[in-house]
Amino acid sequence: MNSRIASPLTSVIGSFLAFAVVSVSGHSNAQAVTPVTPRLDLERGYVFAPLAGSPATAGYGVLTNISKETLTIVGVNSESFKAIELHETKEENGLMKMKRLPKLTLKPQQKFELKPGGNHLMLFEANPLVKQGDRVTLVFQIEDKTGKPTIQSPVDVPVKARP
Ligand SMILES: [Cu+2]
Repeated sequence: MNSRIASPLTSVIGSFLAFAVVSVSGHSNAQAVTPVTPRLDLERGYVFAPLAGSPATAGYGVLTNISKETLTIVGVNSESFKAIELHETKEENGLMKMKRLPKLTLKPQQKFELKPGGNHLMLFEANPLVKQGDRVTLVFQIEDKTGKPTIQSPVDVPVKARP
C-alpha cells in the first residue's frame, strides 16, 4: 500500500531478528533452542511471592494456545525457580488432590485455566532474590513435530503478594 511505511518497518523487523539470533546463539543452551515466536499466552498470569521457609509457591492465569498449531507443553522452567510443574487438581473421594500433569495438549485458541484451588503451576525453590513486585519469566517447553521438547515459549508474569 504505502512503500514509505513498509520499508522502515521491514528494517526494524530485520534488525530485531538479527538481535534475536545473536542473543540465542550466545546462550549456553543454544543447540536446543528454536527461535522464539509467541505460541502461548498466560492471560492475567501471576505467581505468588515465595514465603520464607516454604519450598514451593504457585502460579496462575489462563494458558492459551495463540499459535495456529496444536501444541503439547512438556515442561516449564525459569531462571527464578529450581523446578516448575504443571498440576491439576481433582476431587477424589471427597478430597481435592493435586497431581502432576506431565503433558498438556492445547488446540489453536484452546484455553486451560490455572486458578487458586484448581489447576496451577507449582514453582519449587525460588531464587532468594525473587520478591513481590518483580517479574519472572516462565519458559514453556513445547514438543516439536518429532516429539522432542525443543521449542521454548517464554511468558513474563508479575510476582504478587499472597492475599
Ligand atoms: Cu501443586
